[in-house]
Amino acid sequence: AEAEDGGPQPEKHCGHGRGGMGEDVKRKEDQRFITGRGNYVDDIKKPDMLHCEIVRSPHAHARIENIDKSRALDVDGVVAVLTADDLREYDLATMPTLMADTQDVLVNDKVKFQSQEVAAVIATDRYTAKDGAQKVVVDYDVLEPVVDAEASLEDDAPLIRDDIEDKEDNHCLDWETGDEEATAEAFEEADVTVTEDMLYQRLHPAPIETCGAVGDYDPGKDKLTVHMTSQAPHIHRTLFAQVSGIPEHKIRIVSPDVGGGFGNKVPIYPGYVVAAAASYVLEQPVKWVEERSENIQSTGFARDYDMTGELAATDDGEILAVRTDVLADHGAYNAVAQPSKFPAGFFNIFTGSYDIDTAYGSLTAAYTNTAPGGVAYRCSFRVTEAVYLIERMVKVLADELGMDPAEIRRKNFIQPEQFPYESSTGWNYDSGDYEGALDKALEMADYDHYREEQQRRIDEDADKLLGIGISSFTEVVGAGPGKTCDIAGVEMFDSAEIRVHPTGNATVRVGVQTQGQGHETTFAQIVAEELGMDVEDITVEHGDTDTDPYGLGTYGSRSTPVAGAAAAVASRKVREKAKAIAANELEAAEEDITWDRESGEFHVAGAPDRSVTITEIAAGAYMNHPSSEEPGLEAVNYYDPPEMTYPFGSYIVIVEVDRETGEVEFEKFVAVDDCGNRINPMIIEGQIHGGLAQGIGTAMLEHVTFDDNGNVTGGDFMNYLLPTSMEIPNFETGHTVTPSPHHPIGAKGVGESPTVGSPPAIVNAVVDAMSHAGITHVEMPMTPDTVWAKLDEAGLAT
Ligand code: MCN
Ligand code: CUN
Repeated sequence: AEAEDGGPQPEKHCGHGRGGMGEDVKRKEDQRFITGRGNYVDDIKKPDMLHCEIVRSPHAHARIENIDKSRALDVDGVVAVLTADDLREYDLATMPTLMADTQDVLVNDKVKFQSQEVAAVIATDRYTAKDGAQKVVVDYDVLEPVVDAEASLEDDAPLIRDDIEDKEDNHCLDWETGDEEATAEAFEEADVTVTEDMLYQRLHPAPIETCGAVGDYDPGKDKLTVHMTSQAPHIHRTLFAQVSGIPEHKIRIVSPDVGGGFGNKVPIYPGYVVAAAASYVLEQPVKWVEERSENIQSTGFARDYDMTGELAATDDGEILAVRTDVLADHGAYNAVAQPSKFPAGFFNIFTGSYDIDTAYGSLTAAYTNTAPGGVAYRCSFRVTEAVYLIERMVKVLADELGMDPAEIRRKNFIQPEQFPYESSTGWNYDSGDYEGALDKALEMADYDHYREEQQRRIDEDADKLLGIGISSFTEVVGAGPGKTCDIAGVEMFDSAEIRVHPTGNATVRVGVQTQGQGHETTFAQIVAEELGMDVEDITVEHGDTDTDPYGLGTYGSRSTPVAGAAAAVASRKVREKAKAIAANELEAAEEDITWDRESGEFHVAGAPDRSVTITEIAAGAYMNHPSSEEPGLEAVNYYDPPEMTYPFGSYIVIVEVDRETGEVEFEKFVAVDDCGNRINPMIIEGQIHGGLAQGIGTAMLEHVTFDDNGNVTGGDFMNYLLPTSMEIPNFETGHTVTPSPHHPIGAKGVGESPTVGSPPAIVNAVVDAMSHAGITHVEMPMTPDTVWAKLDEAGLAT
């Protein structure tokens, strides 16, 4: 049943042929992308535009003794060379990070990580800027670096943050959650306990488009426009205003087409500030665009959580308690991008999909001589790490007890009737049916058959072992509510504005910003569904702070849960007004007008033939508006979600492990997701495919590494390996639908689920191939030599 004002709809309400909810509408934006008509930051060209190249430190830890600009300034075409001293005049030598730390825009005194920004050369073209950058002479007094979190916390470690008053060590922060005492008790009383150390290695989001900006100050209007690769233009504008002192209404941030974000474009980077400041000072547009290695080496990294997991359970597999201790590497500044009250992100959802009475987590974060960052990369604010921890530990426990990993999950799942469910770490799960998703995945994977096949290979001493890995993850996405979640003090709501034009089409503007997720299509589908319009008649705009309503941006899979809700509520406001206009057009009383979702028409109750379409109503709103109403047909909604949404899924990965080479091949890869009511199944499937590929990269290939001198050894695509079509198997996707009870259209987010859920399934599969020989864990990335070493340890290598 469906409420008159919409309410969660069952899945069969499918688009009505107008491109509404549930239809595989082809992505509107693809027309311009596949014909080369996209407009990315680097496509922007302005008259008299200058180019900026950043001089970066070759050392990870060094005091700057002198910077000689003179030879660079001699280069024909170099217009200016900026250092921290120049920026200080404008109070821009430092900038706040999203966690209220203070980061140098250009190094003030001491370099704290390799490739940190030291100076900026502005020139008439990019090549000249680069020539100039090579002629900036910097004298460094090289200091001993520390690039390992554990080593950085030792007493004799070199002090990194001597810019912080009274700071004597590299300790960044402590955090804890849950009940330490009760958890300790549960561990003492349990029949069985298991423990495992695991590193969630440092990763890089690696969007195809690197970061960049075009600062464009207009002295005539006294207005600073910054075109930049931003996942959150509005909050970036507010921070720009706060830092620069330029009034917010004199700043316009435009985030044009964005070539992938994956979290990389949430923080503010020195390059943005330099391009904007240089343009302001020189009164000419200034472009800065990173190269690939600059992007990998200096912008926000992901993960780097060194975790110990522990589970306490009964003999028959009931999980009684979970405990974890984490050492987190935060790099040289505390610049993680997450709601300010959550120093460890949403990591405290580490009880996962299971009804566990007691839990305790503790974390220590350290500064190291590495680039700052620590949250980005399809992570749902560290849910990646939490899911990895619990899903790995459940497998470890199953092996310890000799239980089937599917069975032990089933035994511990939170049951459908327990929702809304409050976890022992204080999270309010809105809805879920974990067993339903697991059952479907088991069936799709032909689980029993592969278990038999696995045993057969063991019995026959086969060359290739079979491993079956499961992950039954729960996500939490869609921050706010504003009272608990904020970015730099601004509450995490979101917004949508709808303007229906006289000829019956509409412009929708939203406070979130697509980076490839297809918002121009799916937001139009929401409005099409709620107003009975055709999806083709709706244009979605975003990414311009001058025209779009204020919103907190796209990350944490929050666009659908928050801005999607705003779009639905704004549509319903338009629909309410449309009823008054319909009454006028049909010469009936307003209370007699009903809206029919199926036909999208408004009609007089009991007289379906007396009806008007939204197009006719739009005309009425401007050409024949009722005296009781203002002319026009538009609405805006700022939506503060009552709660987050909890999508979930079950992934089953079947691998073959070659006993001779340690190579892992995917035999089957099944992903069942539940993101509540689905707006566009085809786009969801695209999100899942992309995210699973990134999960494979995480599990098998990706790692940002450093040598002892602090050099980034995994800082380019020769050494930081991304999965290609060669490494990606055929994915078999499935879904279940458990609508969010509090979301206006029952939808949950999905953008990060596959990357959050898949790494533990893949590692569990590889471990499963060797668990009969006592192997309990394999560290990521599971390169052939890592796997072979484990085979060797277990006596399985041939
Ligand atoms: N969707 C849907 N029905 C649902 C849920 C979602 O049709 N029930 C659709 C949405 O309408 C949207 C897409 O799926 O078009 C993703 O929606 P959502 O889960 O709300 O996530 P966001 O739009 O907020 O995207 C953010 C998420 C994050 S945080 C990262 S990181 C990531 C990801 O999306 N970065 C991406 N997917 C990406 N995909 C691409 N191509 N590029 C990125 O940079
Ligand atoms: Cu964590 S990466 Mo996405 O939230 O932009």
